[in-house]
Amino acid sequence: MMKAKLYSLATSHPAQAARVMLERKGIEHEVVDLLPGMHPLLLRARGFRAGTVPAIKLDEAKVQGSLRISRFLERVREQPPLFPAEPEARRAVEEAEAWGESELQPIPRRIFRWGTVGQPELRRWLAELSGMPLPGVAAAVNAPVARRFARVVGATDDGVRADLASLPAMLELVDGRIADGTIGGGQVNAADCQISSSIRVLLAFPDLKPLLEGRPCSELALRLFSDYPSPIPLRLPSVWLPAA
Ligand SMILES: N[C@@H](CCC(=O)N[C@@H](CS)C(=O)NCC(=O)O)C(=O)O
Repeated sequence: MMKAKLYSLATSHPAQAARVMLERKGIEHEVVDLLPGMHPLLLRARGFRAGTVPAIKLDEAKVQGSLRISRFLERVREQPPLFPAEPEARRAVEEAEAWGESELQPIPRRIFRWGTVGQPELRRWLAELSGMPLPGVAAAVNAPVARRFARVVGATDDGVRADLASLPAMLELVDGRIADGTIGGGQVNAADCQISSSIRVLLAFPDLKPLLEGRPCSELALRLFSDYPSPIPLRLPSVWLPAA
């Protein structure tokens, strides 16, 4: 097996999930952080069908999407498993993983993209983190790109307010999956990676720290994603924040 290439963005949480899955599987890999905003183009130039990270190239295979990637890695290397063998436990992990991808994963993305529209210092931070030359200039030039990326995921004031209002119940749900053993067990599974990568981004937003700190889901996320870039210098209006 050749060395895998994981195409990523410095801040992409599903790409972080894919990285931890590769590490768990012991598959040798190189992480290639693409320039945010340019990444859909750069991926297509490399022969990928879609414009999203995570994108993995391994031997002749090109796979995109964190759900497809977990199944692909399970196929190419069985051990250690990302899904339990016992059917009921496997179903629980698959359900939690799917929920994490469709419900939880969009929330930090919408918050982040909302922030990049109105907060130039966040765009500058992202430009610096991504190694862009002249980050101050990049931050100014990228304003229209930020607006476009925000629009496609519904990162509006109303969207983010609704996301924040839904967070306490979402966190309860995640802590419930830890309590019933679906995630957070001894064997890191696909749902651990999917869900915890989103929690890790939420933890990096300073204004959300009081809501998250000390919860089992936060401890798990910090354990699995210890080196996520943080804090993310994004500010949220205090009236939008749910009570801790
Ligand atoms: N649900 C997909 C989403 C992937 C995704 O949207 N990734 C973002 C970065 S976190 C991206 O590359 N977006 C590019 C775009 O929206 O054009 C997955 O889990 O892989």
